[in-house]
Order: sequence, then C-alpha cells, then structure tokens
Amino acid sequence: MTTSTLNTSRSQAIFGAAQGLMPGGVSSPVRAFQSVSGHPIVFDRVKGSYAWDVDGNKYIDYIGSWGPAICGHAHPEVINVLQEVIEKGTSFGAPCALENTLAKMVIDAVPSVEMVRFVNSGTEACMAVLRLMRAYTGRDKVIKFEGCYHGHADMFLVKAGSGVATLGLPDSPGVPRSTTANTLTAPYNGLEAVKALFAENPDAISGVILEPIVGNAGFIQPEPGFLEGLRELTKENGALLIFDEVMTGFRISYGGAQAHFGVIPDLTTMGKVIGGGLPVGAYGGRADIMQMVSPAGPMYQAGTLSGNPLAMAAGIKTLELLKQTGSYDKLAATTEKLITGIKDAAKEVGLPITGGSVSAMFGFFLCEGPVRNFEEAKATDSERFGRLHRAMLERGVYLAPSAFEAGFTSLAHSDTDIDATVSAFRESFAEIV
Ligand code: KE4
Repeated sequence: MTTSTLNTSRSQAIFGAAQGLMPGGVSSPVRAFQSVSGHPIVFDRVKGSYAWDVDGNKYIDYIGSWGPAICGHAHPEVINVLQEVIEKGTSFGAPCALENTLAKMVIDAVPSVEMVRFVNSGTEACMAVLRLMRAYTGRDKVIKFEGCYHGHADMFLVKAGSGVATLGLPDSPGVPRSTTANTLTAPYNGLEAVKALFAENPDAISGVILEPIVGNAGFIQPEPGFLEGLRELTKENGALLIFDEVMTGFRISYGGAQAHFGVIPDLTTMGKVIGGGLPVGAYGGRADIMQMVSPAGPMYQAGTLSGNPLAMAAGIKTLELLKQTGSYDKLAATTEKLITGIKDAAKEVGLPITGGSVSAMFGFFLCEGPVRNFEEAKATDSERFGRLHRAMLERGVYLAPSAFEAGFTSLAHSDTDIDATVSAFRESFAEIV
C-alpha cells in the first residue's frame, strides 16, 4: 500500500472551529489525538469495517466507536429495526416491552446476572454498582486496579486508565480527597497486594472491581489464577467481586469474559455492545443484591432515558446477530490473524513488541514485555506509537489514538481488510524504526 499525503483540510477546518466551541474541540478527551501525531480526523460516515472522513478518505476502523460496532458499523438489520421502532417514538419515560426482551437476553447470556438495571452509559453503570456494593455490604472502601478505567465518576478517578492515563492525569482536579479516600488501588495481576489490602482493612472493603481483561491501559490479560484468586479472596473477606464488562461484555464471548474464564462475579457492569451503537449501560448480578435497587429496595438510582425503546431495539438486534452460530469463531480468527501479522511485521524490522488478543479485542505495546500491569505498560514507546499512528492513518488504517487503549475488530472485518492492515503495519514499522 503506498502512502499518499492525506488531504485532511476539511477535518482541520472543522476541528479548528470546534476548539472555540467545546473543550479541546471534542466530546471525549481521547478523541483529541493529544498523545499521537497530527490532528484528529473528523468522521463523515461509517459502514461495516470502514469509516470515511469529511475529506472523503476511507479508513479500516479498529475502534468501532470504542466497542459498540462489533457487528460492523450501521449494520443493515440494526438500521432497519431502528427505522421501525422510531416511528413509535424515541423515548417513553415509561416501561416498554423491549426492556423485558433485552433484560432476558442479558440474564440468559451472562452467568452472574439474575437481574439487571439499564442506564445510559458505562460510567453510570459503574457509579451505580459502587453504590450498590456499599449499600449491600455496609462497607465504604473499594479496591480498583491501577490502569483500569471504570468511567469518570469521582471515586474511580484514582490511577485510572484510558484518557486519564493517555493524558497523564493520575488524579483529576475537582475530585475531593474525601471522595477517593475510600478507593484503594493495587497493581493488576497483583494478588498479594490485594491480600495485603484486605489484611490492612479488616471488614471495611465492600468489594473489588476490575476489568477482567484490561482495555484501558492498553491490552493486558489476567495471569492464570488471578481472577480465581480474587474470587476466593472476596468470598473469604465477605466482600463482593465486580467485573466491569463494559468493554469485554458480549465481545470476549456471548457470556462475556466471565464465561470465557469461568470465574463468576457477584455483579457485572455492561455497556457499549448491548446498546448496538445507541447510548446504553447496565449493571446486574445476584438477585438478592439487585433487589436492593430502588424501587424494589432502598438504594436509589434513576435515569430519564434509561431503557428507551431505540437503545433497547438496537441492543436486541445486535445480540441476536452475535448469537448466530460461528460469530465468535469468526471474530477470534480475524483478530488472531491481525495480531499475529502485526507482531511478525514489527519483528521483521527488529522493533520490540509484545501483545495479544482474546476474541474480538487485541492490543500491543512497543516494548519487549511482558506487560502484566500498568507500571510495565508504561515501558511502551509512546512517542514511537504516536508516529506509528500517523503512518497508519496515512495508509488508511484508523487505530485508537493512544498507546493505552485496546483495539476492536468486528464481524465486518474481512480477510482483505486484515491483509491490507498488516501490509500497512509492515510499511509503517519500517518508516518509524
Ligand atoms: P462510558 O461512560 O464511556 O460509556 O463507559 C465508561 C467505561 C467503563 N468501563 C470500561 C471498562 C470502559 O472501557 C469504559 C469506557 N471506555 C472508553 C474507552 N477506553 C470509552 C472511550 C472514551 O472515553 O471516549
């Protein structure tokens, strides 16, 4: 694939105008390209595995709106169902049968979920699940892991991943110390550190929340025994285990990472895929715990647009598509071919690289590795990644604009897409070596 000087003049003009309208010119920080070379690309439309920018340039997209587009962008069957449902209104603010349908699909699919509550984002789901952990156990402290990101609620902005890591914001201003005083942190895969926290805080920790596969510090997998160890430790200490599956849910398998690893938490948060591209989040788990949620119980949580028919319909159709035989075999094969090609291409020019994939989620670090936690992830060559990102963009491949994010494939990514992507990596690695 030959490079051409990408004409992105309209992107530059629109992004330039955005600067005076929205902080950083974006609606979410990581989109601002602040840790990679060049300015952001302004999208015009997306379809399948592709995105087109406002200058007409086409890209193979490995972000997929940060996870929701697992069946491919603007899937015709999702579009059709939305066109039908929208005729009946966009939001009711009242119960609708579509909520029952999606709730039953989630309950039938995700091993830990006996009851579920829909919200409008992953952040909301994580905020609510933390309140529920505390309400159920009567304890205030929570353990999270360095580099894991659970949305932007105050109590989680402690050594968080994603944009916080990208922008080097170890803690955000505006978050009172009192709010994070009950948030304890440990290194990912650091079972001994978690044991020590429980010993130092007897009967005070409500639970442990984590990404069962990390996608917000780059791609980091749990080491054998880590998830199982957390399951045992939380049980021994009367605490809850929470899997934040906002990113991994219905991506790692139809039952999420918990079904893939065979470790069942007490509560699970979800988002992204279950909304099929519309704003949705959810939290669910053991019925005895979920019964505490208002109005069944005393723990308050609410939302104007929660369970709206459009989001429910898009989620239902997306899960129906994923449930079809062979979906996850295809996702795994596509992604394995991609990450193998990427690593081989780097090694051909002697660039240090470590990385991997699980189902439709992948990632790599430009360092020797292994990368088992956020501290080791920081060894990645972020400056070189910034140049790689630009070189790939020039060759029509759109990667997450941060060394501390994961990549996502979809059912729409073809063998031709993967071959073209690996070829672009081969040329780009040679350019940045
Ligand atoms: P949202 O509030 O962005 O819907 O979800 C927050 C969230 C919670 N938990 C996990 C594991 C997540 O990955 C996320 C959000 N993921 C980021 C991508 N790293 C969203 C992209 C962005 O912030 O613009």
